[in-house]
Amino acid sequence: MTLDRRELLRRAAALAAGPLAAGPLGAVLAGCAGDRRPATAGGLEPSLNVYNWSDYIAPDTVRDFERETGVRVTYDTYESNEELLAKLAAGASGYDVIVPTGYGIQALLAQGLLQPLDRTQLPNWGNVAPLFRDAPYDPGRRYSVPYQWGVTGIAWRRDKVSPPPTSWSVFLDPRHAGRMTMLDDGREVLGAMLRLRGHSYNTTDAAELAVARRDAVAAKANLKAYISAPVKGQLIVGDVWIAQLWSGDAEQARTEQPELGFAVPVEGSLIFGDAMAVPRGAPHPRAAHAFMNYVLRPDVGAAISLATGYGTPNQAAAARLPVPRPYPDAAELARLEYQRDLGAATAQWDRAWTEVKAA
Ligand code: N2P
Repeated sequence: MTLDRRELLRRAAALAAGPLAAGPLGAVLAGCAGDRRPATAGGLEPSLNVYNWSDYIAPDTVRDFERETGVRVTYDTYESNEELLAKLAAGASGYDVIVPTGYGIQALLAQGLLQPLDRTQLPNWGNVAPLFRDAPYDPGRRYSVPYQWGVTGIAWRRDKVSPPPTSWSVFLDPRHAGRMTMLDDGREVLGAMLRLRGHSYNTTDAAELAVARRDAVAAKANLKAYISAPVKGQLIVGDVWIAQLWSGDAEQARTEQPELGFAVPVEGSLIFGDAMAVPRGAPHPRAAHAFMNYVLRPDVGAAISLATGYGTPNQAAAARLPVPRPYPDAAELARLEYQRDLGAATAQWDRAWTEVKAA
């Protein structure tokens, strides 16, 4: 079933304004259907600083949280894990809630930059699907709350490109030069070139990485730009025909441009789970927990997934979605890879990406 954007937004609004929405009635009903409010000793701080990926939340999420709690939210966005990690590594960022990809959580933990969470302040934790209650990058989920998941693939304009692109090699083909973009993200671009040659998104092999860098430079000659979520507008109007893109962002664009296709290349691709976490030294930790608990509400989680096009790790939210987005099965997972923190090899990757950008 294809829903147009207006219908999606109508449904998102209906979910957001459901019986569990803000107000006394919502508070009374809250405990009955997957929403529990924490008893926060000392109350919430008056403000909260959230730092999230762009286009990764529903239009009403922040406003409704503010109305319900009285907490004022400052909401900033980033386009890549590396942008987020650099900001946190530079020192006290002032952020209370961040949403890295799993490998980013792993990297931040290795640097001691996250604080453990207090589950007593997350009574909606029980809504998380069993599959997501633990994670290799954060054993026991002591530091993170799963937010959304998705895959990287190729979005393309069906009306402009034929046959449909099925391989990462499309970016090396000059036929559509100037009409193609790749993500502004070194792990994604070099990773796709690694998979093209049958290697891993997590390689630390210098020779494999050197070939990926060479391929990425060759592909660059055919690209209009390195651009991530903001490419949606160009796909919709037709300035870009083929884009390396994340599944949910492609889905968002498809609600405005029905000619948009999306596929996982035959060589395989990347699957990611992004999760909320609280930086060490965050100024408003109780409000941060209240926000994460709010996101874990079935209605709020469903509205986010509906607006962003990504999968939800929240089983109570999934049950409310008009179009369920099932987690990949074993056959699909066999072609998909999760990223890991590359530790000392990160510098090698950063160098390779800097060289690609400068080429
Ligand atoms: C949001 C994209 C976030 C997914 N626009 C990348 N992990």
